[in-house]
Amino acid sequence: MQKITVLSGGMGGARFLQGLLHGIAGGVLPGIAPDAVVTVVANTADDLWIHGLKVCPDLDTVMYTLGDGIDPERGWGRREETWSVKEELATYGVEPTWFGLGDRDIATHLVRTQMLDAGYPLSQVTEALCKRWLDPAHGRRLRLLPMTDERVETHVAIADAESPSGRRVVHFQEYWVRLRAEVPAETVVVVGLDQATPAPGVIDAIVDADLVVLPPSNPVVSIGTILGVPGVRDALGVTRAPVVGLSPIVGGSHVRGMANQLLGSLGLEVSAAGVGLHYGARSAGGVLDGWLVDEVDADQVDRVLAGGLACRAVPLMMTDPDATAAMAAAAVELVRG
Ligand code: FO1
Repeated sequence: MQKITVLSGGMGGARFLQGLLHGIAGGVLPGIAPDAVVTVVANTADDLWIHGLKVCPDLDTVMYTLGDGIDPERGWGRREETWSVKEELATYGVEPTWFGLGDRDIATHLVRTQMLDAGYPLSQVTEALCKRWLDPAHGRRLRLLPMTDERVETHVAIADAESPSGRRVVHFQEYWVRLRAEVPAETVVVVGLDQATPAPGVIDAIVDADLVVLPPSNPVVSIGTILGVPGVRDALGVTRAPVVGLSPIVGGSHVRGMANQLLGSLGLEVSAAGVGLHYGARSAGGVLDGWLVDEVDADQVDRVLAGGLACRAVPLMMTDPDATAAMAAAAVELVRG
């Protein structure tokens, strides 16, 4: 049985996975049989503790999206959500109010927090939650793993005239949700990452894969964090699977999210070629064999090829599962053989 491993952030990764699974089931991926299994290694550096609950946004976005529980407009949290607890907390004057937990979503965080308090690692908590959300529809064909069981958090240093050092460090969620990523990120620090160990199954999922995919997630705070877990880059270096990525930047801008602000303020080039070359070719110590860019960035293909990567320009807008399945098929085709 063929094994596909996807390193995923939240919304972009989840939407790509919907199309990938749709394409596998439909047999439209060249050389991939409909019984192929998919392992998702999800970013956990967005995680935060709030109101005494452990919230795992990227794990939950993938889980809810592939379990058909996601709110399609927001792209996070539950469909048919209510906000009574959030409103009550605000009435009590409890902070922070800028990060909202829906009533249904809170049940997920209560189950997770109780299991963590009982000593279960995040990977086993995730497995338990997926028994409800993923197993009924996907069974053994889909597995969701946190990148690590240890606590890892992305913090962002921003300018702050009031503080003596002239800067302040905020949790990534405050940077993204409260500040709307509208202030430059001077540095991004992923607290705990260097000491983290890959969660059980993560390294094997990469080394034993037949294909590894980097979907259009944020290259710094979603994929970059997964690549930063000690052992993951080495696993990508030794796996016999081809490793292919899809650009999150189209026409010089992110499609959704905050890559422009983050990449730009960290001095990374905000372009399809720039991100692909940032990941780098495995032949040159990087992590990729191939990189897909959108048709509007076709003029950047030669630059990516010159960097030692296979590269094609194809439509990269994930407008619906069929379009996304076609992207996945193009990714497979790019690195086959
Ligand atoms: N994003 C917002 O813009 N506002 C929120 O209040 C908010 C709450 C929230 C709660 C649970 C969760 O899983 C995600 C939530 N998000 C919210 C989205 C979150 O910031 C993103 O999913 C990622 O962390 C960014 O990639």
